[in-house]
Amino acid sequence: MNPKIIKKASNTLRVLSAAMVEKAKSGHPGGAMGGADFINVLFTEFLNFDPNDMTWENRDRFFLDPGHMSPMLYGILHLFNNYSTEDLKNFRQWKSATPGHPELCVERGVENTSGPLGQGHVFAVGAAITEKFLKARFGDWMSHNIYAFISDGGVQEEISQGGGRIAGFLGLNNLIVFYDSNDIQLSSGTDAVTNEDTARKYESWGWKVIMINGNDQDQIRNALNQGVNEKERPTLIIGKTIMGKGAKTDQNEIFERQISTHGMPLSKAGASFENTIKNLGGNPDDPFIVPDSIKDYFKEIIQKKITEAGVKKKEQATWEKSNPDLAKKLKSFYELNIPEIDFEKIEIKDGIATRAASKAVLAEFADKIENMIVASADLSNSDNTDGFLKKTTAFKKGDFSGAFLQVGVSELTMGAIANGMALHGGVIPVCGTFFVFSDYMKPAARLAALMQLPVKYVWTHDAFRVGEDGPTHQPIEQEAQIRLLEQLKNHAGNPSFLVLRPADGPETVVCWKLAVENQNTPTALLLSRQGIPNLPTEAGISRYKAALSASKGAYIVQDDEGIPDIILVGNGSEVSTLIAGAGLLREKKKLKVRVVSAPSEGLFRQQDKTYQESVLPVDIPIFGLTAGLPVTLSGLTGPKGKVFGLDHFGFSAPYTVLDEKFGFTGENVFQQAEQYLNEY
Ligand SMILES: Cc1ncc(C[n+]2csc(CCOP(=O)(O)OP(=O)(O)O)c2C)c(N)n1
Repeated sequence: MNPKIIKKASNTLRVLSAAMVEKAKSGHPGGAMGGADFINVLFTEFLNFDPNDMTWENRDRFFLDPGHMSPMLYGILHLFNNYSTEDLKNFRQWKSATPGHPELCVERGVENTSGPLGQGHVFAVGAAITEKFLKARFGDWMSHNIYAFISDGGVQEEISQGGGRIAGFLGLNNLIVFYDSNDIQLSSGTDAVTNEDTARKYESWGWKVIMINGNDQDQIRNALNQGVNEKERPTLIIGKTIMGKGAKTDQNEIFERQISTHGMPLSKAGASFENTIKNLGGNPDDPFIVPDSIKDYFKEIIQKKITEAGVKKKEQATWEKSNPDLAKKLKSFYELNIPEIDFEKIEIKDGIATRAASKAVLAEFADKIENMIVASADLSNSDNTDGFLKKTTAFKKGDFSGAFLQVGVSELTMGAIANGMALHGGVIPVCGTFFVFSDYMKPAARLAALMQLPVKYVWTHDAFRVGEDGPTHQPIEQEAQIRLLEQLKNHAGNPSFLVLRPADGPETVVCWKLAVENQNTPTALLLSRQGIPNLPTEAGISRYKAALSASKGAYIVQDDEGIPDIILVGNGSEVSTLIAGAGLLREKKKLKVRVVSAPSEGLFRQQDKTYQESVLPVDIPIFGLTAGLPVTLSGLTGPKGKVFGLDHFGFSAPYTVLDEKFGFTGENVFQQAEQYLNEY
């Protein structure tokens, strides 16, 4: 080990970071320049990965939390040949490989999308749980560590409370987090907003905390060694670092620890770019040039990593030979294969709540899907994820043989942990809470959508029919909000989210089938608290078979012969209310009525035009009923349609009273539809 070359490598990272931001004329050089020493020592001396095979499943994982420090990450990955000089020069440009904040790209070494501070390091908690879960099933040979990098912003974000508590509680000794503590944030010093004793906070959660000079390679190495050898606790390394380390002014004076270098090119921040580059040993005329000595150093490191990964891969091959069945299972875990499940055989009593139907499905999954991990934010007996829990055990420190995570009351943490599980790979994360609290999870759900992670959300108590708990617990606008993600395309060009609100027990089973089959985006199930009668079917067809058409997003549940006079559309329990209204329209008005269940408009819009037109023709009056905001259904009813929904918060009362007061009855459907037809 040559301390001089290691120092030079850190300075090269600083030069590259400053140069990328300078060329892009935007970005964040200061933090990256401060964190460079840690990143350098971590990637060269500790992080186990195969530079020739970045997606190797047993690699250590590195999760960056402050995405604004991306130049530091691109810089180190450039030295490992994962990004070209051109890539660095195109930092923040259209369709470049180096977006302003890193976007998931495991092939190049970016393990997570980061930017919204706080989430990145909690992804690491999810990944660390997953490593323990897999090791409990396949053995210690697959051990690997999960590293994360956080900054003042990530520590201040509330989500760090949940991640820190859970990691300490579960004794995640495979988790090593570096806190880049440079005392400076975007608009002020940290002393303007906090006087907490962060070390004691983490210690109280059960972490091992090590305080170091975060720009001193020996101290970094020593702390990382302690973290790797820790047997009981997660490790937090608090590294005091220097913002903008190495920056100089026109007069060649030191320009470090300046708030201005947080978020703008050095030349705009008051430093001299040229003098800084010179000071750090770079070439101001072409700062993207990497010195030959550093290139040679990295050649050696790359070779070493390939050799070390090769040894581990050999160990794996030996294990696979002596454990062929387990090896097959492990492969299938990573492929996220779903075993054969006879969904139709799952016993669903007539008239149960859709959350109860989900409970029965989850009980089946507990028996069949061995790599499913279900979590709940202290609501398992209400969101009915306890159907799964009853057949397994919750994770405990030292015992990851079960498959349930009791997250406690921390929904955003749960969402980020689920993302981390999916990012790690090998498991299928599911998380449950009340639908109204999806608001607390939205930032994590959004990143799941952006990263195309197949996380499943069980969001129960899906409407004002929560009843007596009142408006704080009654979702109204939430369905419209989450369905916006069905309209938003991911970078693969597909709807970024699948939202399913099933209309009865059998349709819930079908929706769960769709959810586990969907590996390309997150899926949410919106489920009722109250019982719902099973929808009618044509003679001789089981309700399950009929509900299989839910895979088209919307389908005809009930239809009269000939062209309908009116189509009634809705989802969830409103469909059975529409069935009641349809009966009255036939009886009192002799109308031909069609009733459509539309569990997912997003899915429906992916069907061919002929199918869409066959279910909801444009030239027939369409009436929608929703327990949410009317806009929830307006896409389906079209410009000439009418939606009856709620445009106000709910109230505390028994839900049957609310149904009457708010007009969610067959009788009111009849009246509203009649009035609509008169005005049509
Ligand atoms: C959730 C969230 N809120 C706000 C921001 C905007 N933001 C980016 S960096 C930053 C300050 C972070 O300071 P620190 O973490 O100390 O980074 P450093 O200044 O050391 O680079 C803020 C507020 C963000 N990215 N994410």
